[in-house]
Amino acid sequence: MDSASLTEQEISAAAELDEILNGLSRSQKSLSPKFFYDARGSKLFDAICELPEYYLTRTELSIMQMHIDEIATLVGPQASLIEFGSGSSLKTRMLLEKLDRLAAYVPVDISRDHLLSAAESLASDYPAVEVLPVLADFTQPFQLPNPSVMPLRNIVYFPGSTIGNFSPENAHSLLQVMHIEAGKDGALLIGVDLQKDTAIIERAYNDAAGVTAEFNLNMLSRINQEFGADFNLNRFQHSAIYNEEYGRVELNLISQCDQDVRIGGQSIHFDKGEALLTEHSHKYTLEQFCNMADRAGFAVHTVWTDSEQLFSIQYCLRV
Ligand code: AVJ
Repeated sequence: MDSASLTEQEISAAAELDEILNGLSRSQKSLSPKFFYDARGSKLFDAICELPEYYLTRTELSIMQMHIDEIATLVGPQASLIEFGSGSSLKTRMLLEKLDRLAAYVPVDISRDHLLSAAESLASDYPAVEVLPVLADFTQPFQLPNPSVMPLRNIVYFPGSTIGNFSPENAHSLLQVMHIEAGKDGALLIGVDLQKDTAIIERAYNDAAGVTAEFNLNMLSRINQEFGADFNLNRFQHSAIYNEEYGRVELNLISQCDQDVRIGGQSIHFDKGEALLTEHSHKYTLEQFCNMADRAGFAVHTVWTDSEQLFSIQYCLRV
């Protein structure tokens, strides 16, 4: 088949298969956490957010509820809210409701379907806000749209401790992109999960109902469906361990036996006990995050946390 006859979708599917094969060919096998989020994976993640052990979502929302008026005061009137990723989440809705005369809401996402459905639902629920979705990979600088009302400043919004999925090095680069997009007088509002007792963290990623295990294993069934692999889900086991030295949760799927998996015309061998890395979820101390923000040109202005210091929302000024 010549490349002229391939659709854009087929090209990106081929690039993703390449990425998957690459990850499976290394001595430390790994798959990107972005492969978690097919339709079923997104549903399972929503279910994770409701789990009693998963403190992140609930705690972030309660911090927002406590301090939304102060956040609105800091942001001021007529800002443009630029969300890295597109959420139709309660937190985003709270901002759309409470921020003073928003010039625009700009969700930025690489998944067209996800982006457009979130943008449509928010545009219809908040008719006073101009919603301007941007289809882009937000790890690279992108062009901002021009709202019909001139924004007084840009507020980059990155909730959910999604920053935790990036290695410290990549998190730093992402903050640099945010610095560019925030522009003059801009600011960053970001949710950051905090380092804490190992037992609390490990419970959040090893829930009693087994939803996180299902979420983790779902990556294999997605790759079976979309990329024609033949992973046997019964032969892999969920593992989530907090690595205190690196301050990160390591999600793996552990091969339960010696086995070979076929994908993209290749055969991938797994030893019994071998780990397939699916996600890192980094946790920061307030000091570590402050230093990282500082190196990317942001000064942490206000930090809000819960009474147990589980989670933080940080308001950072572009310097
Ligand atoms: C969406 C990256 C914030 O790291 O806690 C939840 C993803 N993985 N349970 C996290 C996740 C397993 C989540 N983030």
